[in-house]
Amino acid sequence: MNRQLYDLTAADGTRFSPYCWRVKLALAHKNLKYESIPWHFTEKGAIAASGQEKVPVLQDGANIVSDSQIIADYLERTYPNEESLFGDPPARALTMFVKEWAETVLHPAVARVVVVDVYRRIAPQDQAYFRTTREAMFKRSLEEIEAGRGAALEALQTALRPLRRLLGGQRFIAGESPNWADHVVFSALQWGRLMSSTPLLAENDAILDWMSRVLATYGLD
Ligand SMILES: N[C@@H](CCC(=O)N[C@@H](CS)C(=O)NCC(=O)O)C(=O)O
Repeated sequence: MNRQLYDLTAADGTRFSPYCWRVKLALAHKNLKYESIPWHFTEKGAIAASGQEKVPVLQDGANIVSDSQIIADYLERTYPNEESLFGDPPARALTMFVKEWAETVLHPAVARVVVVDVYRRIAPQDQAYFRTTREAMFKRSLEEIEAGRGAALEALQTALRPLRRLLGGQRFIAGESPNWADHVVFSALQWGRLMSSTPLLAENDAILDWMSRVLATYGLD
């Protein structure tokens, strides 16, 4: 297969990156098969050809594309005969609001809950790098972040209120079927769900049902 996705991995093989999940859902949406290449935080050399140091990196034939949004735009442009990731231009514009909300509100809220869980589950060779970069990002030690985990879990519930209310009345963020808006929000919560040492959502939460519907749409589990 001539399509590879460099995909962040934990020590046990769990692929947990929210940005990589977005691209996996977008590839499924476009009916495109790919090979998932496990990648560790410190394996910068493996993705050097992309000209930057983060995943996802998609190698599609001769094309090397990085950054989840740029990859989504690339897939939309390159595979126009498959189902659209965004819908018409006004729908795409609204989707960009969802992406900004996800990155400025939801990602930080999930990160505050799971960052220490992630630290414990990544490969030993990644841990020192992860600690240094994340402590600089949060301006606090991992131990201080962990002390605030209970409050962070509560704050996450508050951040999720608009999503929970929306999903009480419609099947997907994009309406009757999922698109990039669903992919972006799902992926943030999938990262949390896969890495959190405690459940993020109650068993009867409408958000969990929606996550199952997203996966089922693409035959994933
Ligand atoms: N804006 C980028 C963000 C990608 C990103 O932050 N990826 C993280 C994994 S979730 C990463 O590769 N981090 C490497 C590092 O921190 O060194 C996108 O949308 O793809």
